[in-house]
Amino acid sequence: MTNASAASSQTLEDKIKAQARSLGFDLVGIAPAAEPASWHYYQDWLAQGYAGQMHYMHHQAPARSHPRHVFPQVRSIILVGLNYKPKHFVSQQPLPAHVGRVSAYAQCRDYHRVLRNKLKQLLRWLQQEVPGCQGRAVVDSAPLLERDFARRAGLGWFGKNTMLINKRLGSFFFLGALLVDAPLKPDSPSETNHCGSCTACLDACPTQALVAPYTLDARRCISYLTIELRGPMPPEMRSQLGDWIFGCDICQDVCPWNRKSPVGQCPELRPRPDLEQLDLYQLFFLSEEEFTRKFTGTPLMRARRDGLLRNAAMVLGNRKDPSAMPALRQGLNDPSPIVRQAAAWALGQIATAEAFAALRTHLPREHHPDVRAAIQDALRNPNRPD
Ligand code: B12
Ligand code: SF4
Ligand code: SF4
Repeated sequence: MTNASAASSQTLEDKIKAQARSLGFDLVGIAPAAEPASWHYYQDWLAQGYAGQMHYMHHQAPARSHPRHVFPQVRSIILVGLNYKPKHFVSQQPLPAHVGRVSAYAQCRDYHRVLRNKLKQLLRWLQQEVPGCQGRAVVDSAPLLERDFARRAGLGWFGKNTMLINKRLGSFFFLGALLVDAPLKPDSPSETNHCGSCTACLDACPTQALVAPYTLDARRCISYLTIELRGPMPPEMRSQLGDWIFGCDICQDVCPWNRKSPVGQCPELRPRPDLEQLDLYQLFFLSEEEFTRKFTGTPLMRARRDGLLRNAAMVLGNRKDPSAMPALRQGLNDPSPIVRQAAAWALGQIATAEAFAALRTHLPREHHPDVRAAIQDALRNPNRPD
């Protein structure tokens, strides 16, 4: 067959996949626009209260029952995956005392923008191939059960850690979807689960958030606690956060399918050195403007300033390193009561005479009842050296 006749015998679906790959996507498949097969799992999950404070998961539940609620004319869904596998697993990196662990996905530009831009380019190309074709690009930005449709499109299976896993790429890939009104031939779904008898992710999760295979209680997950949770950190979870300041990769880092998978090559997702080695001490001294300048366009903005500083104080409290004193003293004077409360807890964990003196000095000036209570709790520490 000549090149010309080979090209002309290509189906539209083949051309879409070739175009998606030329835009840099590592995985691409097509799913029909139907009710998601795992819809009932999702409803059970909500009923158990596993979504915690992510109220949008409840509000948007009816919309997740069918992709037509996201794009009324939808007839097919093109699912894409973009590899971001890091060179080194974040959970296994030795870190200096002032550096916190940022999960691999968050060490670069916000993936939502990167994927959405590429999906929009794919749509523009498709509109030239199929004049009049309409579509909508979605990356977490609409109520769509992305992992369900990705499995349906043949991109991978649901792992026991709840991640979608692909035999070649493992699980370090982002998902995106292009909902289109063109009727396309769907791919075969991934029917086989390759977890077998492995339980590495369930065994390694430091907070027992994977309450059963395939089921995550977000309220216990470090990723949820450090990214989505607003307000103070629940006391029983604080010491379990370890040194994660944003997100958590443990249940992916231990997965055998991530051992030999290729490292991500997307230039837009290259890690930023200052996020790979996030300086926790410096965070407390950044002005609001400096904070915004540093983190705009990165996933870390989602935690907001008070969330990120709260998390930083948790990590410093867990490390119990007195060299964090200047940063935590600054935290105790922060405008946000969430940050002051977290700094008070961390000083109580450091538990040196200097740490208790800082708490005692601050107490008479503190007017917020929750922060006062946190200081009083910290001062009641039985290990107080006086
Ligand atoms: C809410 C959310 C979270 C929450 C809740 C996570 C969760 N497991 O539910 C929190 C904040 C904890 C979170 C954390 C993370 N997230 Co998140 N998250 C989402 C979001 C917005 C919705 C997920 C959702 O619907 N959860 C509800 C539960 C019920 O659904 P599910 O876990 O996907 O489970 C489905 C199946 O497993 C199946 N199912 C459920 N139970 C059972 C039982 C059996 C027996 C079977 C067979 C199937 C089955 O049905 C479910 C519904 O389809 C999606 C984007 C999207 N719009 O889909 C990203 C998404 C899932 N997250 C993603 C990422 C990268 C992460 C983190 C790795 C980030 C990090 N490093 O911190 C962690 C991973 C933690 C983990 N182990 O899941 C990626 C995952 C890519 C992939 N390869 O799977 C997504 C797809 C975003 C994206 N566009 O790329 N996330
Ligand atoms: S992301 Fe971390 S805390 Fe959440 S389930 Fe995985 S290992 Fe557990
Ligand atoms: S660690 Fe094991 S059980 Fe968990 S997702 Fe990976 S293969 Fe499945």
